[in-house]
Amino acid sequence: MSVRVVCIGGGGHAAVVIDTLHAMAAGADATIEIAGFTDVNAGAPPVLDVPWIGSDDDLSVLAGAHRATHFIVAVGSTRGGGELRARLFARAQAAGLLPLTALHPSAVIAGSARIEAGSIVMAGAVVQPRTRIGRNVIVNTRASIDHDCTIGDHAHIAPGVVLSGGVAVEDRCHIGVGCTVIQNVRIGRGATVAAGATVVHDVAAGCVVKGTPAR
Ligand code: JB3
Repeated sequence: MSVRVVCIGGGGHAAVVIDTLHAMAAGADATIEIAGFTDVNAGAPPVLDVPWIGSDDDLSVLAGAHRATHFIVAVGSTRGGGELRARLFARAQAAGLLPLTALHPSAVIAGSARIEAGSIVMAGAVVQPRTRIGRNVIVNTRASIDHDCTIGDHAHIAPGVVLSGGVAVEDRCHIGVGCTVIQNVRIGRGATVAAGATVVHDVAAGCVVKGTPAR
C-alpha cells in the first residue's frame, strides 16, 4: 500500500521531518510520498521540495484532493504542555488521516522497543530495549533513550538528550537540548527541563527545572 503524507506545519521542524521522510523513501520505505504541508501562513514557500497545500481547516478536503492517507505533526515545541501538537494530532485524525510513524534509517532502535503512531525518531537517535514511546512524540536528532524508559504522548525529547535506564517521561513533557537524566527518575506530565540540565530527582507535573543538578 502506498502512503501519502500531509505534514502539519511548514517551519524549521518540518524541514527535518520532511528530510526524515525522504530518507525513509530512499531506503526500505519506498512507498512513502509527501502530498504537501499545511500551515497557518497561507501560500507559504515550499519546505525543501514540498509545497504548501492549504490550511488545517480544509484537511479532509485536502486529503481527498491530494489522495493523502496519513499525516505527521511537523510543528515542533520548545516547552512542556504540548497543547498545539496535541490539538493538531487530534484534528488531523478527525479529518480521517492516519498518523504516520517516522523512523530515520540512521536511528538505532532495539527490536523490543515499542513506538506508537505518529511519533518520529530522527537521525542518529538511539532507542534501547523495552522502551515504550507514546503517540506523537519527537525523539530529536541524536537523542539517546536507554532501556526500559517510557515516554508519554506528545512529549519532545530534544536533540542530544541522554535518558538513562528506566526513566519515565510523562505526557507532554519537554526535555530540552542536551539534558541528561539519571536512571529511574520520573518527570511529571507537562514538565519542562531546560536546556543542558542534569536531572537527578523526580520532577513534579507542570514544573520547570534547570541547572545541574536540576531544581
Ligand atoms: O531545536 C530544534 C532542532 N528544532 C526546533 C523545533 C523542535 O521547534 C526549531 O528550531 C523550532 O524552535 C521549532 O520548530 P517549528 O515548530 O517548526 O518552528 P518554526 O520554524 O517557528 O515554524 C513553525 C511553523 O508552524 C510556522 O510555519 C507556523 O506558521 C506553523 N504553524 C503554527 N501554528 C502552524 C500552526 N501550522 C499549522 N498547520 N497549524 C497551526 O496551527
